[in-house]
Amino acid sequence: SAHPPAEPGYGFTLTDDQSSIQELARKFTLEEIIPVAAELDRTGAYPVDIIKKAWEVGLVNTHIPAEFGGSGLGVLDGAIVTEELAYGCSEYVDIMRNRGGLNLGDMTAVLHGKDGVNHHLARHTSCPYTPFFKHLQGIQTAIEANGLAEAPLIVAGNATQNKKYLGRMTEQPLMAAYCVTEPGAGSDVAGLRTNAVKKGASWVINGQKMWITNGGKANWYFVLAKTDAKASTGKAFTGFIVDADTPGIQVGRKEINMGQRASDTRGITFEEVVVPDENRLGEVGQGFKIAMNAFDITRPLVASGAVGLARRAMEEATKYALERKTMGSEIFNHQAVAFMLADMAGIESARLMVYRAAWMRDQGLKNTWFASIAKALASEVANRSAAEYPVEKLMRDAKIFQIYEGTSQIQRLIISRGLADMAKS
Ligand code: CS8
Ligand code: FAD
Repeated sequence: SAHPPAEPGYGFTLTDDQSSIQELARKFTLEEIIPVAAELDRTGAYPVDIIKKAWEVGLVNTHIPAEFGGSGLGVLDGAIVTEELAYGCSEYVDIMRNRGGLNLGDMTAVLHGKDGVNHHLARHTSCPYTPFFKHLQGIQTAIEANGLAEAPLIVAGNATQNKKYLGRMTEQPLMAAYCVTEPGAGSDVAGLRTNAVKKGASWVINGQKMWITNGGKANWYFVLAKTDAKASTGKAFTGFIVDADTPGIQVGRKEINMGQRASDTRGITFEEVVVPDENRLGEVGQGFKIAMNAFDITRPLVASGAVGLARRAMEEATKYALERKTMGSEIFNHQAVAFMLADMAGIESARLMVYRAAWMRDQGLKNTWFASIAKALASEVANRSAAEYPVEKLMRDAKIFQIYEGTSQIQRLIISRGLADMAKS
């Protein structure tokens, strides 16, 4: 396996493979995302070409095991990639300055956009990198949402299902979606009302899902449905893989979100949707646990996206504070400002929690508690850092990290329940 059992002791050095994929993600961000991001920002289109290219170089579906055609990377490897994609925008500036990536003409064209305004000089009121960043966040979310849809299969899919549905993702640049939330139930997954009834060798699904990322782009869906109204939560639900072209599926309009607007979020209605029993994931009644177990893989990754955003805000804010002058000095020299920057360095602790939660999962250890700590902490750090960087766009993008994959309150619910369990044991 790529992840041998842990040696005792702490270490903070990436492996050669991890350094390589980190470098690949940075290079990809510079070469493939940034040059087209301004155009995408104008059109507001789903960044399908970028996702295709990311897929070609192996930055999408990183966790699909090698036996199904994937690269079989670990959660920690995935976290390293995610942070880079979410960081994006600043990397552009650094590479421009330090490595001479693009020439001045390219840089100017990208920075100025169509209106010819030098937003770079006006960064305190309008971030020049906002267009790039907006799409980086959208792209990162679209890519992560694929990983989230695949996670239940990685957790519970049989070889036939995984070969068919995960294998497909490695053969073509397709998208998938994870359908759990409903209009009436988000945090309270046990309160879902979508149901599946067995009829012969098939299941018939009826219900409505809401806020589904990649909802309009997916080739297939993971769908969580109630199969036993009387059973306890842990036995009441079953997970299904549903082909997106199955009759009875209606995809709603693209929601216009506050941030990360390039990602595709929709409601999806399932009306008498017939799914063969062979597409049932795991045992009947195991769906809730499969859906939760998927979060053990993906919450550290969402947290890593928040770290990338926070890192970018911290670095941009520091550069700005070193340039902007008031009262005869760079504002960095006003300690009140410098201390705000110092507080942003809290991203270091957030990243350590991300790495720990991801590493535990890679080691086969139960990481639910740590994944919730990582997500609660990283999303808070991202929002604090974004708030202190004077660009409202970044703040809008940051907010969602406190909502999707479980709100910050839900992470605290999981963390506090864990504390009670530990106190009782
Ligand atoms: O309902 C749970 C919860 O986590 N709620 C939050 C929901 C959430 O996170 N939704 C996110 C939707 S997806 C999304 O937003 C995608 S965003 C786009 C992509 C991102 C790209 C960047 C809860 C509140 C924590 C728990 O609810 P309860 O109803 O209290 O259930 P429990 O009693 O805790 O558990 C019932 C049984 O399930 C077992 N369980 C719980 N957690 C786990 C894990 N692994 C395995 N099994 C689990 N993690 C638990 O042990 C119970 O089993 P029993 O046998 O019944 O005792
Ligand atoms: P509610 O559950 O109604 O919560 C409302 C408020 O009450 C929140 O502040 C919450 O923290 C708080 N609250 C609720 N219960 C408790 C409690 N017990 N203790 C303390 N506070 C509580 N879902 C998917 O299945 N797939 C996706 O791909 C997906 N993508 C998304 C993309 C976007 C852009 C958004 C906005 C959401 C997405 N979601 C997705 C849904 C997301 O996971 C839910 O919005 C989230 O879990 C919260 O659920 P809710 O919106 O129903 O809020």
